[in-house]
Amino acid sequence: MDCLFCKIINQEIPADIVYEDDEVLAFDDLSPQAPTHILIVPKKHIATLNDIEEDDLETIGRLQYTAAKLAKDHGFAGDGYRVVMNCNEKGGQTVFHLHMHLMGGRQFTWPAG
Ligand code: DGP
Repeated sequence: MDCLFCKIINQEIPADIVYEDDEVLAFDDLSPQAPTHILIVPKKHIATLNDIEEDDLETIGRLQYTAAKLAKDHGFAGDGYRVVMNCNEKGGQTVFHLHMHLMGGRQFTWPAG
């Protein structure tokens, strides 16, 4: 399957990995939008939020749990941070392997652009 994030998971292309367990992988975003910008992905290929199935719910919870853990590890959990999942074209998704953006270390505004 020609999926960029599957290739990172399978170590076919390099990434700066910051966390790994049996279900998820987290690595630095190549194009950071904040002082810390980490992508957290399920190891199972799921293309978009629309493709999550009931069997995936534990893994999806683990993405969120990992985001909070990494925010604590990086020291910005108390100050605050942003977690984003983009879905399809109008949501701004460009890589079609489900991923959670964890961004911290600056002030975020609302509404998002
Ligand atoms: P999205 O627009 O939500 O699909 O986010 C995709 C993110 O993936 C974007 O912030 C840039 C990042 N990205 C794209 N290619 C690579 C890559 O080869 N390596 C890493 N680490 N990140 C990438």
